[in-house]
Amino acid sequence: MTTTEATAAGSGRSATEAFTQKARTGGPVDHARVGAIATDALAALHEVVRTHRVTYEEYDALKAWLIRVGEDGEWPLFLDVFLEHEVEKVANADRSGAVGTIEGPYYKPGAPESTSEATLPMRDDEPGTPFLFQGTVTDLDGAPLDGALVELWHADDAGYYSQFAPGIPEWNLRGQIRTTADGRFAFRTIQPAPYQIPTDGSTGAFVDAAGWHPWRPAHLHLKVSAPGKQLVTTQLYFDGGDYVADDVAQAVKPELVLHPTPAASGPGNEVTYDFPLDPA
Ligand code: MBD
Ligand code: FE
Repeated sequence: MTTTEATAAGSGRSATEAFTQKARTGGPVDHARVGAIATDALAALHEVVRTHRVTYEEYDALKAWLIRVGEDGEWPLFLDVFLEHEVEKVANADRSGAVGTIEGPYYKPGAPESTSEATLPMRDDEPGTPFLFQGTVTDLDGAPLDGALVELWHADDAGYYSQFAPGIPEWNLRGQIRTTADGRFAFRTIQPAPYQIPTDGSTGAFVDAAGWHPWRPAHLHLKVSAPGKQLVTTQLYFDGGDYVADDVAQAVKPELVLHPTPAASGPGNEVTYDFPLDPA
């Protein structure tokens, strides 16, 4: 396998397979709603054509590119980078506890589970700065939650996700912790690197053609849930890190920026971040 396949054709296509297994679709069609959304979505595109006097050459380039995104298997990647942030804001508008953001294309359920404390699965020589990530899951009044589940997944020091880039052990840098009565969790891991959209696929071609940069800031992905509470899907970023102020996926919020400090014992950094969960 070439390096080219390892990025776009690898990660993009794997994200399509993961999506097909979890898609929240089905149920009866609400024709009035679909008609209203489709009318407005098409009207927005028609307006762009008029405003920019889009040519037949550009129209054909769009068709060719759309065909290629499907062939690459990059629709989950493209949509999660450029559209999910607005869907997420609408979905989470009424929350008052822990702040959410987009899930992205690289979640896998069923990571190895521990109670209270875990070292994420990692290779013997896993590169990266050691990182202790800990906190408490509570209700909105700050009372600790027993039996809450904290799922954590993130890229490695080169920006690759296990199960989406080849050659990485299955559950590398993915794990989940079940809290006990004190609501506490502690993960030992390494700090992830910024993530670059594969430059050799159709999403990368789109970013390049637009003259933008293809980077997301280094981030931790989390899903936190507990009986009787709303699950929150979120990400956490590192203060001062590259692209925190300029995320291509527009998924950074001020509440989600961590301020780690040097670890009190041992090498690397540590940070405490709590998750107050809204009632279900
Ligand atoms: C990622 O790692 C990610 O989190 C998102 C949202 C999109 C692409 C890659
Ligand atoms: Fe990510």
